[in-house]
Order: sequence, then C-alpha cells, then structure tokens
Amino acid sequence: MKIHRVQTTPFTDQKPGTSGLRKKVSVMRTPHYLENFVQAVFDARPDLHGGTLVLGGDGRYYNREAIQVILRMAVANGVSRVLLGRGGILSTPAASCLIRKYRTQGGIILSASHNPGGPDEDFGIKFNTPNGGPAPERVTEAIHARACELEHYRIAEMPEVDIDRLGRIQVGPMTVSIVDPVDDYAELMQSLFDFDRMRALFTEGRFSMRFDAMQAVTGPYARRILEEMLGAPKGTVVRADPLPDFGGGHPDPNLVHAQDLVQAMAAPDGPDFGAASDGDGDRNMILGRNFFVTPSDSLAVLAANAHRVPGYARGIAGIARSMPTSRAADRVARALGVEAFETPTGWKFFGNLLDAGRVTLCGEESFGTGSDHVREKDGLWAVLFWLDLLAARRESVEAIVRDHWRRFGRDFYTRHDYEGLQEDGARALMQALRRRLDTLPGQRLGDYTVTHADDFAYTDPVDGSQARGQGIRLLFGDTARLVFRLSGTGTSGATLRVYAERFEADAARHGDTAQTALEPLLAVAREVADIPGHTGREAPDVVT
Ligand code: G16
Repeated sequence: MKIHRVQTTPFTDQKPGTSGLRKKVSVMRTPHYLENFVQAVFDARPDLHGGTLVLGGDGRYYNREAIQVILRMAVANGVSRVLLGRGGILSTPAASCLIRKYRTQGGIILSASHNPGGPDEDFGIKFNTPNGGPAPERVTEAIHARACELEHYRIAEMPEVDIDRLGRIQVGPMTVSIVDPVDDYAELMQSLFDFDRMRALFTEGRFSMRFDAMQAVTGPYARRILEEMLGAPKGTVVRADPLPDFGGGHPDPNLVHAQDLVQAMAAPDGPDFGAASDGDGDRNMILGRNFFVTPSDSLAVLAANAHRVPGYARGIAGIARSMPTSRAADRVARALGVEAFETPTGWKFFGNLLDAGRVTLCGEESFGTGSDHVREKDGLWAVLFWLDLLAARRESVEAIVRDHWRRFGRDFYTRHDYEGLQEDGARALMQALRRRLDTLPGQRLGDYTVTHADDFAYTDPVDGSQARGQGIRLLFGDTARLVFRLSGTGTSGATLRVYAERFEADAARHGDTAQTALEPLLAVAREVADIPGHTGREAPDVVT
C-alpha cells in the first residue's frame, strides 16, 4: 500500500468552536482542508498510532466521502483499528458509548449537530478523547496550533472501503470493524431503565407517544428501542429515516423547528408524550399534551426523580448545568444535599466533573441533558428517562412538572436568538456591555436593580483549567437574571443569545406563560444592550 505525503498549506481558521470544527460544506471541500484538520488530530494525539479509533457521523451530506478520507489517513498514520458505524453512521452519544466501552484512544465524530445539512449547508468534525467526551480546550488548542503549522499530511492510496457491510475488513495493516450503530447503545439503555415498566405503558394501550427523529440520525435508534424493544406501535417514531439534508429541514428540536410535533401535541386527542432529537442525536425536546418542558426544567425534574429510575436509584453525586441554564437544578441539588456546578456553555466542560465522580446528571438550556453513562449529552436517553418516569408515576408530563414547581418554585425561562448578525455589530454590543460591568451594579433598570454584573469566568474544580469571557451575566438579586453571549456553533455571521429567567415561589403565579412573566425583563435586555442599535433588529429570530 502506497502512503503519500501530500503538501498542504496551513489553515488558520481551523479553530474548534463550542463543539468541534463546523464549516460550510464548500469550505470543508476546499482542497486539503479536511485532510489538514484530520492530520492535526493525528499529530496532536500520538496515542492513536497503534491504537483504536471510533469513527462515524450523523449521515449528513459529505459524511460518506469524509469517512473514506479519514480511513485512508488513519492507515497512513498507523492506526491499528477503526471501529466504524455501518454506513458511516453513529449518533454522538452512541460514539461516546463505543469509545468508552471498548476503551479506545478516542473517536472522530462527523456532525454539525442541529445545523442544516446539504451541499450548501454545514458539516462538522470533532475529536473525542478516551473518556468518550468532546476534547477539552487544551486538546482543541493543540489541534488548532498544529493545523496552523502543518506542511504535509499522510494519506494512503487504496480502494474505497465498503462501509455498508457488518464485519471486519483488513486494509493493509489496519483493521476496520464495521459495527451495528445501535446495538451497544441499546444495551446501555437497558442497563439504566426499567424496560418492562415502560413496555407495560405501551401494551396496556392507554398511552400514546410521538417521537420526531427529524429525518436525522436518531431514527434507527428510536425505532429499535421504542418500537421493537418497548412495543410502541409502529409509526410512533416519525420522520425516522436519516437523510443527508434532513429533508431540507433544520434538525433542531425546539418549538420553532419541530413545528409538526408541537402541533400534533396541541390537538385535543394528541399523544400523551412527545419528544424530538437533533441531527446527531444528542439534543432532546420534551413535550406533554399541549405542554412544553424547558430543558432547564427537564434537568431539574429528572434530578428530583432520579431515585425512581434503576440506573440512578442509588442516588446522584451532584448536578452540573451550563451557566445560561436556569437555576432550577440548583434548587434540587440543595434539597438533595448534593453539589451543584455552573460551567461555561459546551458539554466538554462537564467531562472532568463526570470523570471525577462529582456529578451524575448534567444539562444545558440548549436542549441538552445527559449523565455519567457516556460523556456526551444524549437525546434518546433523556426521552427514555422521561418515559420511565411516566411509567413509574403514571401521571401526565404536565402534572409532573407542575408538581415540581409547587415543591421547588418555578424558574420562568426563555432564550431569544438574533441570528445572522453582522459580526462587528454583535461584537460591539458585547464590548459595550463589558465596558459597563463596573458601573451597572446598583443601577435600577425598569423594575429591576442590578446586584451583580460580570463576564463569566470558570475555574475547573478538578484540574484548575480556566475559561474566561463566557458570557455577560446581569443578576437582579436572587430571583432574576439576564445573560448575553455570542453563539460558538454558527458557520456564518454572528448569533446573539439573550437568556432571561425569573424565579417565582408562589404557586398561584405559576400559570403565566414564560413570555408574559419575562416581558419586563426582556425589555430591560433590549435597552441595556441596545439590541436594536447594535443589530438593527427589533425582534429575535428564534424564541425558545
Ligand atoms: C453544542 C454544545 C453545547 C452547547 C450548544 C450551543 O451543542 O455541545 O454544549 O450548549 O452547542 O452552543 P452555542 O450557544 O455556542 O451555539 P451541539 O448540539 O450543537 O453539539
């Protein structure tokens, strides 16, 4: 087998964002671009030489071509075994599961998550470390540094590998083991949840569910587990076939992009339980009949009920949430007497806490929930957790959440996204806020008085690593909070995220909608950040 050493010019824009490198397909297809990044991964992770690499992606446009390139480069870089999902398919949590279960030296996951797919849309690539989690910043920085200085990459000359047949293929000195993408993941789910109890829900026939796979990677996982293993009627999983362009949709499980599901759940005879997941299967949205569970509440409810689910019946060690996620989970942690952590946005920041056994459950407002069973957020896991809870409590989704609010109080919560902004304007907005951090405390803004203002910084309690500039926080006493940050996952322009929350202990006031309860606070946000002035926008593009 011939190994070529191909000359390349460094690409300085290969800096991974919140979760890996995400670019337009056209950029990824620039000659040597993908190869440059992959070589940087191999160079930054010498353990892969002679080691095992997990490989797979969410099946989006360019997935199959990229898999072939990475296989050729893996041989050339001395990888001894690649564990590949059949057809190049692995959901992000399933990839994490494989990396951990087979104690590999890491994995390459091809996905741009909830971003649209297709020739003119997005592609992504990220490296996960042997703990199964997204590479921490010191690793992504090493990969980026290497990508900026590379002069050559190594690639083998070989025929295409048939990635659609299960089994082992020998490619020169390297073995490619093509595995069923669902098997190991399904087995892990069985070890955590009470499958008999959930099956009874369906077989008794008084319960109905709709799972929207959004024509993305979770379809095969949900079909196998919900319909084949748990006996949910065929058709429970809709839009179940993964498509390279996600059917032209935006595979983001939220109230805007999963409209069909939201409407189905609003019908008088709609299903009892609705759920959706995203492009690569790590996000989730939870709905009851005509009832939306915010991701922040979902984390808090799961934590408060974890003792009812077999995998967590022994109790949880602690709970972590990303900073912009509401503080609902902190109240549960306090009640349980366990530690609560507030980390920057990005699942990678949970890794050390999970590895150290300090936390069991983690969650983010961006429709991400997970636990120590893998090191990624896990969409279907969250859905199964809820399903097991519904089976255990035999109450509706809405009843469970309202009961939770009565016990712990309600954290009204919303996020407003202003998308496709001019980068200069968005940066200027953040800079202007930053300049006022010292003078804002004590000021009265609308109905609220600022008690604390900062640019969130985090010191990892396990290894002491630091992250700065993670979002502007304006605190208004213990009850209300505004957060401003720029998204780190977009591929063009800038996205401003404004997060608003307000705590309400009085159950008599829990009936308001989040938008009504938070409008005065959102008015403060518009004004204090001068959103119209900096962005030219009067209203957000997406409200969740
Ligand atoms: C990624 C990260 C999450 C983060 C989300 C949004 O999710 O893994 O931790 O919360 O992006 O990030 P941002 O607000 O910077 O756009 P995913 O599902 O895209 O991998």
